[in-house]
Amino acid sequence: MDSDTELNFASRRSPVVCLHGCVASSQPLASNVGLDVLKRGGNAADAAVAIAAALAVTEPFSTGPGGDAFCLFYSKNMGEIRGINGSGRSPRAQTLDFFESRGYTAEAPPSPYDALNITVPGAPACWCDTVQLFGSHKLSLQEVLSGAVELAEVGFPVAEVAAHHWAKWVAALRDDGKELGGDLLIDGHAPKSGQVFRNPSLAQTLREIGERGKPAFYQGRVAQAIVDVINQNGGVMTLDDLSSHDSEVVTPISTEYKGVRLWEPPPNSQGLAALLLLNILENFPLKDASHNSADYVHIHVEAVRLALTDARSYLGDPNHVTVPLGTLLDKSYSRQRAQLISMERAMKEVDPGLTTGSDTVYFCVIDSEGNACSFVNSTYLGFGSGLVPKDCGFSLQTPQPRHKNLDSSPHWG
Ligand SMILES: *[C@@H]1O[C@H](CO)[C@@H](O)[C@H](O)[C@H]1NC(C)=O
Ligand SMILES: *[C@@H]1O[C@H](CO)[C@@H](O)[C@H](O)[C@H]1NC(C)=O
Ligand SMILES: CC(=O)N[C@H]1CO[C@H](CO)[C@@H](O)[C@@H]1O
Repeated sequence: MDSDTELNFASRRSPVVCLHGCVASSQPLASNVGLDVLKRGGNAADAAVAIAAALAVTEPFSTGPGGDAFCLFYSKNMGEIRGINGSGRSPRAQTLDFFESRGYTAEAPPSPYDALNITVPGAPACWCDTVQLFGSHKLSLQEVLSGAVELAEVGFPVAEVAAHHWAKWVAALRDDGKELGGDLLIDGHAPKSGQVFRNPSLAQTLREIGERGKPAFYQGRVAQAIVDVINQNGGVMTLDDLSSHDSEVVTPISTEYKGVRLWEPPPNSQGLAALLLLNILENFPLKDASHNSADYVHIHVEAVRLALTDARSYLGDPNHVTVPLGTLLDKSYSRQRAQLISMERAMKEVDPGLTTGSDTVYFCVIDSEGNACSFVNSTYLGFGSGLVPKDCGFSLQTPQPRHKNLDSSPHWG
């Protein structure tokens, strides 16, 4: 075939390339909400928050105000990238003594769905701070969230992939004592593809956040509903845990991959995993292995196993553990790790490299001024804990566990 007419592209959908701003998310209705914000004069940060809220409506099993968020923002004007750490802590009362008094040990911790595994949701504060710190200030928070409010109020046809995940995680909403889980179902069932789902409680929660900002979530009726549902299910979160939460501005970490610099939020985010992965991949002539060939897939699978094993072994809260970032991101370290990959066979087991000791949603926006906003927001396991605070319209997250080996991974979210 004449190489000029051959379609040398593996997907059936062409990438969207545009001149005056661009939005990429997992859900067209949510992307549309982001585009609207750009058209109304908002910048990339404003649009990202609009999308985060819209995805909370259309994909509540992956993300929502009950989860955490991390944001990176590139300001064209200042030429720099700053981040917001929108993750929350576990309740203050959950000390080691407390866990022991309940009969838990490091070997036998609470189950992923236990109310004790719910941390303070950081996403709503991250949304407010993203608009405040990085936004255009041409739109109010209320205007930024209005598209999501409308989707929740009027309803939307559930997309095929969303319907699949909704049904897959539906048990989390139906367990004993989770009678409020029905707020995220239709007559006790996950909505089917194409079925219109309304979430008036979430519309109300988002409206209140738009009007009053952080206090609408971290104080008052929403905070009370969160504390109530957690405590009714054996948890110990207090109003004080919620009202004392705030996000933090963070300096991103980065690595260079074949001349391109990739930025990620620092630990406790999992962004490090992507940097470790690229550092390992850099050691292989990927261009010589044709796309999706056995060698190509093998190298990627093995590199991901190595990167995630290190991420899971060393990532933690920098306030409590030392993450050996310098060593891990050193190119000579990844060269060593890359040598563990054999082209003959898959690794039997993957050990961490140092001796020291459904899915998440991701989306990004670039606006016409050249600002860019990158956003991760998730409830970790599908629907997180499955606990739904009364009249709030969202479920509460579980935090990311630190697993020793990859096989026990429930679901990256
Ligand atoms: C991010 O926030 C969490 C929870 O508030 C905190 O424990 C952690 O230390 C913060 N990390 C950074 C790098 O600021
Ligand atoms: C649940 O919480 C315990 C104690 O904080 C922790 O050890 C365990 O890894 C958590 N499990 C999950 C799945 O997050
Ligand atoms: C992630 C999240 O689950 N709440 C999450 C928001 O996204 C980050 C990155 O995946 C997670 O680390 C947080 O746990």
